[in-house]
Amino acid sequence: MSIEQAKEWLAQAESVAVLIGAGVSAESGIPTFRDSGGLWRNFRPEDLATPQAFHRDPTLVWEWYEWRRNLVRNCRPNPAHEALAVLDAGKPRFLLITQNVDRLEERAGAKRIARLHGSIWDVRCTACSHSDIIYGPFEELPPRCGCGGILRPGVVWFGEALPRQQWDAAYRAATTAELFLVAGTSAVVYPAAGLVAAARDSGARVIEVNLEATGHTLAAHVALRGPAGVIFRELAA
Ligand code: BJW
Ligand code: ZN
Repeated sequence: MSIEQAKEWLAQAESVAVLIGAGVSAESGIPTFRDSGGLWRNFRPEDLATPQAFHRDPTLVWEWYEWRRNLVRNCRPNPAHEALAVLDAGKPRFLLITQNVDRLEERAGAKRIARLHGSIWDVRCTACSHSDIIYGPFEELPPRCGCGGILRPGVVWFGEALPRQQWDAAYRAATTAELFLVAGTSAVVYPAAGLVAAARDSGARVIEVNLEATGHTLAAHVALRGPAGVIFRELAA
């Protein structure tokens, strides 16, 4: 099955859902998690992105997030984000389901987005109910709330529930879409990874875009190999 087939399906579909992961931001200069040269320095995600890790050493976890915040601040959306914004503008029913926390989709102009894993710019207090969006760098780590409590990143760590409304919207879109695109994700983190099988079981045509084969490849009707920026531009052309 070819890119021509994928283009035809995409052009015909009135309802499209797209699940993206770190690979879609890779061409913006943001490292992925699990590729070689990925984000985890000397840590496994399961050891750093957990409430337990934060409880043990909030400064270490914040140093990692502050490093990433600085990196993302200097990055721009790439042609994949731009192509997704064009799809959003052109399809009657559309949802961009993102596992990414960088908000580059929004900066590219996409509007209908479900953020499954939160945002790197959101913070919330671990002691009171205060939450905020803070874009600039922090003066000290860990940053503190007005109440004196330690602030935490507004992202979803392992063992934490996904935001309910975003998840419900994502599941609804996946199980009602005519076409489901999955791009730049390694298919290992649940429940997001389960959306692909849910979409296929509900009758969607599934197209995968990735540099390499993943656990999603067998569920895909078409698997397109290459950088997301290049493939999405071709798909949207
Ligand atoms: C390109 C490219 C280019 C590169 N072009 N492609 C045992 C079995 C099954 C599940 C579990 C289990 N034990 C625990 C669980 C559940 C757990 C889980 O899934 N664990 C597995 C790892 C085993 N999940 C959870 O805990 C979730 N919560 C949950 O289940 O809650 C239950 C609950 C219910 C009620 C109450 C309480 C709890 C939460 C998961 C949260 C994940 N969080 C992170 C961090 C977010 C914040 C942050 O960014 O710091 O999310 S982990 C990290 O992985 C991040 C990502 O969104 C996520 C997915 O990674 P992604 O995007 O797929 O990146 P990579 O690097 O893995 O892959 C990149 C891909 O791109 C590769 O395929 C490349 O080839 C490709 N690529 N360049 C195209 N240019
Ligand atoms: Zn507080």
